[in-house]
Amino acid sequence: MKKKTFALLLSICMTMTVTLSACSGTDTGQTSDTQEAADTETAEADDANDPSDSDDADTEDTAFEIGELTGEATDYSDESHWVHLPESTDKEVDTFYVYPTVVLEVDDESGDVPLDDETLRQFAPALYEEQATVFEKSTNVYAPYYREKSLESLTSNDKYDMEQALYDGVQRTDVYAALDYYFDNYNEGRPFILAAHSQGSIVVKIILKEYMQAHPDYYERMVAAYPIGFSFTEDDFAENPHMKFATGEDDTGVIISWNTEGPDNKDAESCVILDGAKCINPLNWKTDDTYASAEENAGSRLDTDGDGVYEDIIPSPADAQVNPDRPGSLLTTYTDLEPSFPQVFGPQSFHARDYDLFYYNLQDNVQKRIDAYMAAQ
Ligand SMILES: [Ca+2]
Repeated sequence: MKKKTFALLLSICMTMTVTLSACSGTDTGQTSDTQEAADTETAEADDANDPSDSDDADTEDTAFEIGELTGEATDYSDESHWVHLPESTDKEVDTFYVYPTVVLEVDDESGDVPLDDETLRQFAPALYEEQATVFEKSTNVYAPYYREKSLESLTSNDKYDMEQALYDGVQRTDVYAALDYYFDNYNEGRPFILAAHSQGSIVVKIILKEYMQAHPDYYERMVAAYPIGFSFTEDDFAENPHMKFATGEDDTGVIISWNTEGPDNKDAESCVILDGAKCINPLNWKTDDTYASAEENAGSRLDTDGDGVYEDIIPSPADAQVNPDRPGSLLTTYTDLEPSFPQVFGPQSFHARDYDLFYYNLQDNVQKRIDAYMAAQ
C-alpha cells in the first residue's frame, strides 16, 4: 500500500469506513525519571517543601512539581519506539519532533492509539517526512512514537478541553518519558528545538508549561519551539510568564505558531483556533498584519499526487498575512488546495498544509534562530 499524506488519508476516510483492529499496547513497564519524580512527589506530598526529600537530580533544584502521570510509560530505550533517530549527531543543535493526529479512530473507549497500530506505523513516518524533514538541514532530529488520541476521540472534547485530555492521558506520560530518555541518553548538552504540529503542538504546549518549568536547566538550552497548527493564547502567556511568543525572525527561546486559512474560513469554528491566539507570519516573521506576497515565499513542498514523494513548488503561489480579524489565523489567498477536514477545521482551513506551504522559509528560519542563539553564547 502506498504512503499517502494525512490530508489524503482524511479525505479517503471521510467517504469510506475504516476498520481499525484493536491492538494491544506496547508498555514494557519501564519507569521514567519523570514517573519516578511524580511517584516521589505523590508519596511525599505532605512534606513536599523539604528539598532534601527529593532524590532526583533533575528536580531537586526547583520547587516546581510535575503533576501525577497516568499509566506506565512506553520504554524509549527500545529504538522501535522512535519514528526517527538521527544516523549521526554532526549538527550542533537537536530537534525533538512530536507528530500530529495520525489515526482517525480506534476500537477502544480510551481513544488512545497503541504504538503497534498499523495506521500509526504507516503514517507517522509519512508525517515525519512531510514536516520534520524541514529541521534536518540544521539539526539532528529525534521523533518518538507516543500513544496519541485518535482524531475522533480528541475532537469529541470541547476545543478548550483538548489540552486537558492530553494532560490527563497517557500522551503526556509517553512524551515526558521520551524527553527524559532523550535528555539522559541522546542530547549530550546540545541546544535543541521543539517542533510539532496539531495534536503534537498541544502536547508541546503541555511540555512548555510544565516539563520545561520543572527542568529549567533544559529550558535555557531551547533555541525555539515550533508548535505549529494550534493556538497559543494571551491567557497562556499571562499564566506562564516563562513562555514567550516570537516577535521577529531571530529571537530565541520563543514560540512560533500559525494556522493557515483561506478567506472563506472567516467566521468558521476551528478546533485549533482558540480565543486570543497569537500568530506569526512565516514569510516576513511579523506578528502584525503586514502583507507578504508570494514573492517572499522561498518555496513550498507539496505531495500533489499523494504518492508520498514531495515536490518543490518554487516559486510558490502562497502569500500570507496575519489575519487582523481572526487572532491565530494566517490568511493566504492561495486557495487551490484541498481543505483539511472541514468538519473540525472549517470550510477553508489548510491545516494539513501548515508546514508544506512555507517549508523553505521555515527551513531558513530554523538556521537563523540557531545562528542567533549561538552568537549569544
Ligand atoms: Ca508526489
